[in-house]
Amino acid sequence: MTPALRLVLSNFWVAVTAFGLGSTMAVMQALARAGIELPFGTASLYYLSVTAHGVLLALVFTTFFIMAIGYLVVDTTLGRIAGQGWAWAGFWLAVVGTVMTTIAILSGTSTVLYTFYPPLLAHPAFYLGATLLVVGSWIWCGVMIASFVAWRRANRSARVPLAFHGMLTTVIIWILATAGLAVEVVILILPWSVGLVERIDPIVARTYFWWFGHPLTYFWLVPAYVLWYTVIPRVAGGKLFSDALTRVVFIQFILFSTPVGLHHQFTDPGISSGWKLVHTFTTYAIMFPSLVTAFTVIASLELAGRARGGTGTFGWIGRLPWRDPFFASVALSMITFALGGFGGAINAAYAMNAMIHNTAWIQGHFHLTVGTAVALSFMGFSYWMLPRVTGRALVWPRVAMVQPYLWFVGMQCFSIPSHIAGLMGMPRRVYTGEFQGVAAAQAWIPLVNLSAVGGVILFISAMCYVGVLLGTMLTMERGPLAEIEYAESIVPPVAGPSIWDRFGLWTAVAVLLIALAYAQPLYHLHTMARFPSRGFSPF
Ligand code: HAS
Ligand code: CU
Repeated sequence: MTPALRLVLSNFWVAVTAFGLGSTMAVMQALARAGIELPFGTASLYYLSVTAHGVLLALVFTTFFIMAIGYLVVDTTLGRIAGQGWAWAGFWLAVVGTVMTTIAILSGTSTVLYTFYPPLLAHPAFYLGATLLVVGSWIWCGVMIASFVAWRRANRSARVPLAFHGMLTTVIIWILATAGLAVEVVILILPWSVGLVERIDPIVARTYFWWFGHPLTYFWLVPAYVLWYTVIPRVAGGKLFSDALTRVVFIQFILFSTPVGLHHQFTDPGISSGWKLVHTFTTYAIMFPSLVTAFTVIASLELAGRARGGTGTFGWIGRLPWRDPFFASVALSMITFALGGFGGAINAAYAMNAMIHNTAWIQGHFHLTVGTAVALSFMGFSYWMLPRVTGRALVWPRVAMVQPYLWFVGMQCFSIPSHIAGLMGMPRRVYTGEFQGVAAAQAWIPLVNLSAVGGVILFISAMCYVGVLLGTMLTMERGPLAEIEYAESIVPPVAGPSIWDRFGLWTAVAVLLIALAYAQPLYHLHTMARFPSRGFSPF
């Protein structure tokens, strides 16, 4: 195995391990909430588990998986990962950070959920570990950029390969996003958590958190889009509808991912409704590239279905390779994301947000988006990638074939009832659906029970996924490596770099947009009457 592929696989296996642990936590939570007697039925263990679940899945699984995709894409499109020593240093730093944070959570000293809002206070090791994970990912960003610079020097007049274009977009989104996180954690939280400062301002901290927290969701989504655009059309037997349009989509994510964070703070005081409205407009702007994606990727699939002999208005759909686990994962992710994106449009509207904010609707929303559109695409990609980078065929192809469907069914059973319960007023992040028998809660109990059934189906699906990967590594013989190839575009890309390949320019525009969207609200928050708080650890 080449050193580059070893790097890919190391990141990949950390991601899969985090996924296995996080999924196990999840099924316990779903059952506990439905009132089934488990040791997890205490508040302290329940919230410990939710914290571990959120951190391990939303932050650790995604980050390591995305780093793996990034290295694979560099290796297969640019030809060389520059500074592999650095890449390993970043990997180990991120692993050490992850272990620190996980131990801090499991020890019961850091039950602060994945959003770690102050004044909830965790053990300093929780924040330090998270910082090391992020610093490790910054080194990954540095290696990705250095590889690009080296490639550009040798290929002055070439177009940026499309898959790498998307991954460089991911890198830039991540750097812009984590700037806000760095301010929150390094300047505000760390000194407070070690006791150097007694009080912290929750609203200021939350505002920096959501500077980071929204683009975080596109840091997850754009790599999934890279797979949808640059790999899936080929897997389906067709071509990409438009290379140029794909580049425009990626650049729009650089521009609009960050200046939207206040849509998580519509109900927070201290921020004027005018600025909330500005962030509503930019949020609707960031829906646009996803709508273009719906159009472009479906057009690519239609071409594939017709190339496979499909006719009529919908006849092409049945001709698509629904038995291929990677294709099925992405197609089911897309169907799910159509629902999740629709919910997002509701969240983003100031008035409708008041109806669903902090209710079970939100957990429904993000399990459709990050929990399916992203996670299921990554699972499907694993089935495609592992044989190609190890030379081992999948051990139980039928299990791999069924797994995405199980995930899809389980997730609809979990998320749709969560949306409805949220509309009925059920709060998010509660450890029992019954509320100690409060009458109003009776109405949503059947929905909570249905989501528990969804949780069990999801768990079975997750274990099938981990089982197929482990079984493949442990029992299958190595064979020759198959080529990793990307989809071609129907219209070949114009020769030479275009305006959409000018990453420096677009990053500068993005920085300007962030300054416009955040300078005044932050200035106001820092200068108005402040109400800082001591830290609290409920358990
Ligand atoms: Fe969201 C809250 C708004 C997308 C994740 N979001 C969250 C939270 C998470 C999250 C984790 O405005 C909770 C945070 C917390 O813990 O408090 N979200 C949006 C909007 C979009 C959106 C406007 N979210 C995502 C994505 C996520 C994600 C992507 C993760 C990856 N979200 C919000 C808002 C809140 C929020 C508010 C705060 C709520 C509150 O009050 O707390 C948009 O980007 C969505 C655009 C998507 C589309 C869909 C395009 C459809 C496609 C597929 C089409 C395929 C079809 C069928 C039709 C417009 C691309 C295919 C057919 C075949 C044959 C295959
Ligand atoms: Cu958001």
